[in-house]
Order: sequence, then structure tokens, then C-alpha cells
Amino acid sequence: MKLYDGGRAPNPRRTRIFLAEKGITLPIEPVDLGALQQRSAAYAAINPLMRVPALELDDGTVITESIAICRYFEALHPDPPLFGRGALETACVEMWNRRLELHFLFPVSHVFRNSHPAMKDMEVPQVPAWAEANKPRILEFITLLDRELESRPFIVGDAFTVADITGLISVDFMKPAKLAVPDGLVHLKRWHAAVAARPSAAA
Ligand SMILES: N[C@@H](CCC(=O)N[C@@H](CS)C(=O)NCC(=O)O)C(=O)O
Repeated sequence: MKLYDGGRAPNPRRTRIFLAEKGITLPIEPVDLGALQQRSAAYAAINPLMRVPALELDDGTVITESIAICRYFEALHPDPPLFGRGALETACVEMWNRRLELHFLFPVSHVFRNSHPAMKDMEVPQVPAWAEANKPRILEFITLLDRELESRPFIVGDAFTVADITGLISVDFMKPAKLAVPDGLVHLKRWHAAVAARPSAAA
């Protein structure tokens, strides 16, 4: 088994943090996104979508999509449960994880990919107006998230889940996108400081 990894890029990092929370270590094969190694014929044969992460099993099966990889390990190693316990909590984790992806991670990614000079070879064409269009959407969502976090320590409740991992990588991805959490969002900042201090965040 081997994990094709992409360094500080958010989706590979999401998978590594998840594995660290589970206490799972895997052989890692770095894919150099800066050198566009994900577009090489060798890597395209592993993932035709030319994205990371990708998990290659010993029988040659390849699982892509960071959350699909996380779900695979959740099924193999249920403790600690990171996708929720029971019907209600599991649905709430799914709801928040999807909300965070659709309304936070993807818009931050659109800003980064369409405005950062380092992304000009990866995002073709770059559309600066699309970057600008996403900025108010991010602010609107994180303001909502801040209100939610006023009443609970983690995104879904009292327990750390994969939704907190998606939230953490999204906030951290704001920095290269040249975005910042406004000082007034104190609950979001308190939550971020707590999850960023977990040992897994360094993965
Ligand atoms: N939905 C996929 C997204 C994968 C993805 O977009 N990965 C980025 C790094 S965060 C990538 O490989 N980018 C390379 C490129 O755009 O060429 C997942 O969750 O794994």
C-alpha cells in the first residue's frame, strides 16, 4: 500500500491529518506539484484525473478523492470515529463536511488557483474575476461558521471529526490565497487555534 502525496496542498494534507488522528502510518510517495509531476504519463496511469492524493493498494487498486481514502481507513480502523457515531451524528458530520467543501474549501481554492502567479501553469486559463467573485462568498460562509462555533468546541459538537479537518485545511489554505480570517470572528479563531494545536495538524 502506498499514498501518493502532494506536500502542503490541502487535499493530500487532509488525508495525512486523518491518518495521523487514526495513528496510521503508510509509505508515502511524494508527487511534486510545482514540477507538474501529476501530469506525467507515469502518474496519469495511476490517476487519470492527474490529482493527488491517490492511495494504491497492494493488489493494484487505486482509490482517489481524499474523503474516499479517509472513508476506507475509517472502515478498517473505526477508532477514533471521525465520521460520527450513530445515525444523527454521522449525518451531521456529512452535512458539515459537504458545507465546508462547497462553501469554503472550493471557493478558497478558486481564489488561489485563479489569482496566484505560481498557479498559472496549473489553472489554465486563470480567471481573476472568478477569484474576486469568490471572496465575498468565503466571508459570508466563515461568518456563519463563526456563529455556529459560539456554542460548541468542534464543528459538529463535542467530538473532533473529519469536518474539523476539512475546516482546518480550508482556513490554512486562506494564507497562500492571500485571505485572512477577520479579527472579529473570535469563535472561529478560537476553534482554529485548538485544532491547529493538535499533533495531527503537523502531518
Ligand atoms: N476532490 C479531490 C481534489 C484533488 C485535488 O484537486 N488535488 C489538488 C491538490 S489539493 C491537485 O492534485 N492539483 C493538481 C492540479 O490541479 O494539477 C480530492 O478530494 O482528493
